[in-house]
Amino acid sequence: MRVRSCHAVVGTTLAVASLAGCRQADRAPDEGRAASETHVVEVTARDYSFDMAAEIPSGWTTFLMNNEGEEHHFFLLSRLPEGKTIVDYGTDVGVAYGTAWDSLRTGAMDRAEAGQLLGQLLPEWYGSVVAMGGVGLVAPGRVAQTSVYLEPGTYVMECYMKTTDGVFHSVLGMERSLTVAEDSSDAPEPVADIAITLSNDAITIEGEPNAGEHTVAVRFLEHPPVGLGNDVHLARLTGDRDIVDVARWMDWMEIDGLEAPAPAEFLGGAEEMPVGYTAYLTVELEPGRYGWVTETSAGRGLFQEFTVESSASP
Ligand SMILES: [Cu+2]
Repeated sequence: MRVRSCHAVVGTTLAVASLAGCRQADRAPDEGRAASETHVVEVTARDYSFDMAAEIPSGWTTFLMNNEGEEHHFFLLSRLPEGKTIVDYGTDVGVAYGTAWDSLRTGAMDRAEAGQLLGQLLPEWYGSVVAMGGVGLVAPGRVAQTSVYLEPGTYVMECYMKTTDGVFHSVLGMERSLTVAEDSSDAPEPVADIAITLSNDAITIEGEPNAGEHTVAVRFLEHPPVGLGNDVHLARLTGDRDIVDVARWMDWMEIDGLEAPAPAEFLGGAEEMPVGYTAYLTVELEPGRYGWVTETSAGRGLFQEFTVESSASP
């Protein structure tokens, strides 16, 4: 029995179980079938490739990404419309972004002009591509964990961080196809103790990010009408690094945006998903200064700093 997507808007309380109820309302009873365990899919990121299975079951999926590279990496999953393949994506979508980026990088166009060019170059079918989450930015040597609900289909998995030379990682090999099978993992929805709601003008947090392990529910309440949707990444801030600098760096259309080296140590995050969906990330917080930041967040103030106190503190 397939689970249809649930488009109900998630409430604003920490009733994380409410979305589980929402999904199960669409689901026929699984007679005689016990809830199974977390379905973990391991991903190894390197400079510049992803090592993981080519096909995985649908349903709740917990991605565990180990960054063995020397640069930060992330992955965004995009579900392709019927009949489109990774070759079409690379040819039509990848080239459009590459051309717009080159015109910006060389100074041939300003940001507004490059944005307009991108709009002209992207194929009409790009409007049917659905961002379906993924693991946010992960620092070298770190492991990050994000859970998402995946429908069957053909997906593109990509990282569009840039090298020190301003080249997208996707162009260098971090763009691959992923098949999500009809068969479901039947894994349960994770349970969270912190909730983040992403809207177009705020990151709203409920729950206490004290030292220790937390599972954070990330709810997608709305997205800007044009351009990239909302997502969230966890950055550990060192020295006197200002979160405003990190937020500005998150914008790929900035010349040094998303370019190595990263201005903070990122610990994962939740990539964009459709409105009404919830992703979960599990993080281990040590005492220190952190920030939640969204891509293209600087102009909208979508970043939030917080401090994790030592548990020995009064
Ligand atoms: Cu990368």
